Amino acid sequence: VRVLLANPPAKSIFARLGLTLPPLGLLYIAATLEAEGHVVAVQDFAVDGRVGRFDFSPYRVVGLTTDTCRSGLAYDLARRAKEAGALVVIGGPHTHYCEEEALATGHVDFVVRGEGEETMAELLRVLQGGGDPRRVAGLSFAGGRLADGSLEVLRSADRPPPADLSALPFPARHLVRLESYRKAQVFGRPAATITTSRGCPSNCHFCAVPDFVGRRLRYRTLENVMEEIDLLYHRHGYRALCFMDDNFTVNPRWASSIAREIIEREYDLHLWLFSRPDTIVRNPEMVELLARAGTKTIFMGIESGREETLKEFNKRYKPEVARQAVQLLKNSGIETLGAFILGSESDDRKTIQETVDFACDLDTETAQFSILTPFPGTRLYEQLKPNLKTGDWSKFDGMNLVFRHPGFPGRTLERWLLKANFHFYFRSRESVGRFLTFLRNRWRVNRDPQQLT
Ligand code: B12
Ligand code: SF4
Repeated sequence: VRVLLANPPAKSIFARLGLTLPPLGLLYIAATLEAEGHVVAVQDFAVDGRVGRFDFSPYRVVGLTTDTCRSGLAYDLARRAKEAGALVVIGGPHTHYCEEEALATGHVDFVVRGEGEETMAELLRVLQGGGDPRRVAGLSFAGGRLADGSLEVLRSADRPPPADLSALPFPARHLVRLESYRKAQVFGRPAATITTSRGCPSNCHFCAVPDFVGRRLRYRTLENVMEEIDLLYHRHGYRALCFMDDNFTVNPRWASSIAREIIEREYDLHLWLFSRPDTIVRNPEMVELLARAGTKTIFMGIESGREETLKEFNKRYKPEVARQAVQLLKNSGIETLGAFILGSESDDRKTIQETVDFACDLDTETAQFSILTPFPGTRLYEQLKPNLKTGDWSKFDGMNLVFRHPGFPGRTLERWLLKANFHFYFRSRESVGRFLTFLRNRWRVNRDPQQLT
């Protein structure tokens, strides 16, 4: 079957800074389908946004991915694909929860729930063999109209997520132009993305991962991970890697074993990863190994400088732990990208100022401030659903306040977001210097692309 997998245009702050990364989920599905003999193309509209000129007609099946803030863009692609005569399938963290919305557009034939490698492969097998696709586990599709006029959603059986991640073929990176992503760098080096595990045992109330991906951690084998790293290093020539695992350090033995392998192979790599302050503080030996393996930046969900807010988010550590973690990383020569959330239910102007001051005081090298956003599938969403002030999903991007907050009428919180960034990045001569270096590096990358194959 001739299949197109497409990623809608990106609209996050990362994308505006040019930091687009290959759509790993689609590349995993593409690899699985190629292994079954299908002819697969991947179109990433996040790097080539010319949606209007794209011709969907050569493809029998079009698969789309989407998160919440890009769902409108994904449905627009679905409409175009449907008009061109394709069978349209959609997946990802948004439609997993909002399947009725996707099907009600009339442009989507199937919603794939959860992780889609096996479901998509079986769906194509059945389509090819002339069977009934509605029997394929993991799918939702439209039934008739119900008495109240709403759409009946029919679901096949649930499909458990892939238990053996090492059995999945490596992401089909050859289907995208890797040079298009060269602005995503770790300390001046274009970076490849990779995942070594799926899931997260924590249960932060604003995060979709515990429900969508699951709280049980699933790992690839170390051999399988190193085989992919070898490939990225030797064949593609990458000298930087971003680990996209939801929480790479949650199992310190796992993170340490990967670091040890990289050290033993004497790879010259710059590494970037997601972590939490508590796992950093509890595991100084792991931090040392990560540093020796080349870790340059750790994205750490610090969220807030207030104990009460951390409790509200179910973070299970105190602000002091974040301070210790940042210090430990500094001592090991690792930079911290601190992520902070503004607008918890107990926040007011004073407490926001406290969080911004806390961020400045921690002196993380970079900070990302976002506005608390209730994504479907999260505990926070269930809590705030009656208080949502917009149904426009494109505003669910961490830059807009989408629920009624007693402390922040109108667009006051959006103004605080700007102030927080200004305050943080212009807090000292050194921080302004860092910001300028970042801009200069981007310019240099544009002028002097490193060839990746
Ligand atoms: C890495 C990552 C990023 C990277 C993206 C890099 C990239 N292009 O790969 C960066 C840092 C840039 C990023 C940014 C943001 N992210 Co993010 N990110 C993640 C993270 C940690 C991992 C994603 C990943 O690579 N997973 C591994 C791959 C293999 O899985 P996958 O993509 O989910 O795909 C599988 C299934 O979803 C399904 N599937 C997906 N698409 C399709 C399509 C078809 C046809 C089929 C059949 C199946 C299918 O099958 C795939 C294979 O199993 C997830 C957490 C998570 N685990 O989901 C959050 C997550 C996706 N991000 C989230 C958010 C909120 C954001 C931001 C809004 C944050 C912000 N404040 O700016 C931005 C928005 C980006 C944008 N839309 O422009 C939320 C999304 C919630 C939602 N409902 O939308 C998540 C779930 C985390 C959370 N807090 O809950 N993010
Ligand atoms: S925010 Fe991070 S630590 Fe918390 S549940 Fe999500 S992935 Fe896990």
